[in-house]
Amino acid sequence: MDSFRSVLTIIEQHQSFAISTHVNPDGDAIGSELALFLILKKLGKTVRIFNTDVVPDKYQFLPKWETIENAEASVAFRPEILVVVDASSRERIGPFLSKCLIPTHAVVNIDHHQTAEEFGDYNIIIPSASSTAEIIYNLIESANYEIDEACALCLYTGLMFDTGCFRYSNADADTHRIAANLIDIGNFAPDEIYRNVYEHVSLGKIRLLGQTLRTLELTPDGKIAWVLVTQKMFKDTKTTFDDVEGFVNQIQAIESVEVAICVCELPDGNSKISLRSEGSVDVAKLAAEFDGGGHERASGCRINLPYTSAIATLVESAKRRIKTI
Ligand SMILES: [Mn+2]
Repeated sequence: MDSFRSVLTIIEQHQSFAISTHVNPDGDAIGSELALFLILKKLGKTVRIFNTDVVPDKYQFLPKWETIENAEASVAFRPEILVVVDASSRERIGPFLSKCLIPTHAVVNIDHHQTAEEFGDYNIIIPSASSTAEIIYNLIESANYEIDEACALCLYTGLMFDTGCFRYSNADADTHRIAANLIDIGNFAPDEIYRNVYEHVSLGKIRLLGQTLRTLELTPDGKIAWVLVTQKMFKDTKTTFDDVEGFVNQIQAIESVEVAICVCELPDGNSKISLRSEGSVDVAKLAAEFDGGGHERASGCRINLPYTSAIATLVESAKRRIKTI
C-alpha cells in the first residue's frame, strides 16, 4: 500500500519521534502506542509518548506503560515526527497536546475510525481494520521489522480490546489469524490478558452499574433502549466517568434492542453519549448529527443539553433511522 510505503520512508529518514493518542485512552490506543514505541526504539530512534490522560490501572501490565508521559512533559521536546494513533481528529489528543506538540517535519496519522479526519501530513486510515493495532501489525509486517514478545503483547491487547474479545463484527478471519500469530510470538496466555483487562473491576463500578441498570427504559417496540448515569450516582459510588465503559454494551445485549444509548450527565449539566447498534442503524451517522463520531456499530457524542432533553432528542433521531418504525 502506498500510504504504508510513505510512512515507512518517513520512519527510516527521521530520528526523533513523539507518539500520542486520544483522551481517555483504551486498550487499542495504549497497545498501539506502546507497540510503535518498541519498534521505533529497536530501530534506534529517539521516541517519547505523551498522553493527556493517565494509563488506567488495568493496562499497567503492558510492557513499558510507565514510559508514557503527561502532556506538560512535552513542552521542551520538538520531535521531527509526531505519530497520532487511534484518534479520529487532531483535537482528540487533548487541548494542550493538539496545540503544543508540534513536530518540525510531519504529522503521521494512523487510525481506523470511520469518521477519521485526514489531519496528518501522512495518513493511514483503514476503516475496515478491526483496530489501530491491526494496522500497525500490518505496517510492521510490510516492513519486515521484527515483532518481539513485548510488542506482540501490546498489539494483541489492542486487537482484543477493540473487537470486544473477538465478539464484534470487525473481527474477521484476518483479525483472528493476526491474533494467533501474536499469541505464538508473544508467548503469553490470552486468558490472562482477558483477566487483566476485564476482571479488574472496582466494587464502585459494579455498584454504579447496578444503579445505572435501574434507569433502563425502552421504546414500546423494544428496539431502542437507554440508560442514564448522573453525577449523583458517581458521587454515591465514588466512581468517575471512566467507570461507565462497557455499560452501553450490556444494554445492547437485550434481544430486541437495535440501538442502545448510554447518557452520562457531565459536571456542567450537559450530556455525554455512547451509542451501540446491532447493525441495522449506522450509529456513526447518528452521532454525527451531534458532531460526534465513531464506527457504524459503536459511536459517541456530546450534547449540550441536560440529560432529559438529550435522551428525548436522541431517541427521536434513532427512531427516524430505524426504518421499520
Ligand atoms: Mn481503536
